[in-house]
Amino acid sequence: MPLKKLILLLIIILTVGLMFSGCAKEEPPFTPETESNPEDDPANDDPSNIIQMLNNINAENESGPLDFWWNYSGNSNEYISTWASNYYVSSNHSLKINCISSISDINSLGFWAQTINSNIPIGKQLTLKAIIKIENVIGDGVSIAIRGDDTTFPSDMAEVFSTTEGQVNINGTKDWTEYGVVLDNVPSNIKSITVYLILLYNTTGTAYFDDITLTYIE
Ligand SMILES: [Ca+2]
Repeated sequence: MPLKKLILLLIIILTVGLMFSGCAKEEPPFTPETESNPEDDPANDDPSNIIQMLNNINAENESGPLDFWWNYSGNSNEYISTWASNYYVSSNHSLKINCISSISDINSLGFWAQTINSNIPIGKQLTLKAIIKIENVIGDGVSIAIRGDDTTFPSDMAEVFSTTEGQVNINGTKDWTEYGVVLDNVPSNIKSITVYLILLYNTTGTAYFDDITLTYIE
């Protein structure tokens, strides 16, 4: 091939290459990271068998107080729980807990919770999942937990309890990530199940929770 033709061919190849590499790449849709084992995920089973127990799972419904969710703000209101609209996974809200006290002042914890006391799935394995975003969380951190009581609302000691605390570190600053915890077997005396989204003892910073589900397989 004559040199001129070869140079021309090279220029064409380079130009076409540049045209394609210059194209804007489309951003993939938002997918939260997950820290649960996909093989353990009930969502991988037939979805028609999966029963979801919670109400207002995307934290979008509010009629005065936030529908179905209640909160605890610590012994001295050091935890501030709000219905947040600045960050969310499902539009346009999430559940926020914030604590700015100095750590020496904090001798309690703060949480969002929801209690279910009808159609308790005796003998089933429950899976609680939440997508969590944290900012400057310092201390024991964040946890999610499931408790079962032999009363229709949580009272005294839980009959059964399962938590991410001590199993999964949720602290620091991290964008939306899915966390999960399993309660293996609901005993026959259980009359209520309560889920908790917690900013733990001795913890400052901010946590946001969204798309919270409690499921079992029928
Ligand atoms: Ca939401």
